[in-house]
Amino acid sequence: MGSLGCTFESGFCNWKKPIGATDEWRRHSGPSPSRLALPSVDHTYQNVSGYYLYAKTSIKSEGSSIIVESPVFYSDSAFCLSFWYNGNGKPIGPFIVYDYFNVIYNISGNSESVWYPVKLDISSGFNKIKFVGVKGKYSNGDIALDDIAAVPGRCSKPMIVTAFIKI
Ligand SMILES: [Ca+2]
Repeated sequence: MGSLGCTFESGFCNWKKPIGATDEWRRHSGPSPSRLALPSVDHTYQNVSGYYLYAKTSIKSEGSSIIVESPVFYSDSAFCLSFWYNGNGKPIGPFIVYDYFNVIYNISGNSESVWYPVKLDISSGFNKIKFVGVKGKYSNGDIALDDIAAVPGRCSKPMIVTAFIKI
């Protein structure tokens, strides 16, 4: 499970787009390009030199998905998967986390460019984590992700944010 961890400062670690996917999560640092609604800083360093991943969910093809996923891996203990989420701009399509085909997290809305922590309890055994940004119908809303980590045992705090209602 340790192989899940990534700050995205020097690459994608073990996270990849699915074979054959036409769209992908991208690494970015620095100010948001004008056509996008990205965070102004990453989470790791909280500055413009830090990198994060983003899914450009704002542009056309409403309902289609942009996916980054882990390899299949085996964990002999339950573990806590954590990451930081940032959704910015007009109402954006949902951001969904899967373990294989099971939805383990689903959030929609605008976090107003604030990084929010998410912690998810994952069972032991074979797992495959997938982060999915779903494209919305507006032209200015994107999803960002940073600082993925996985540690054995239960998450120390329950994950409480499931929706952003301010739009
Ligand atoms: Ca980072």
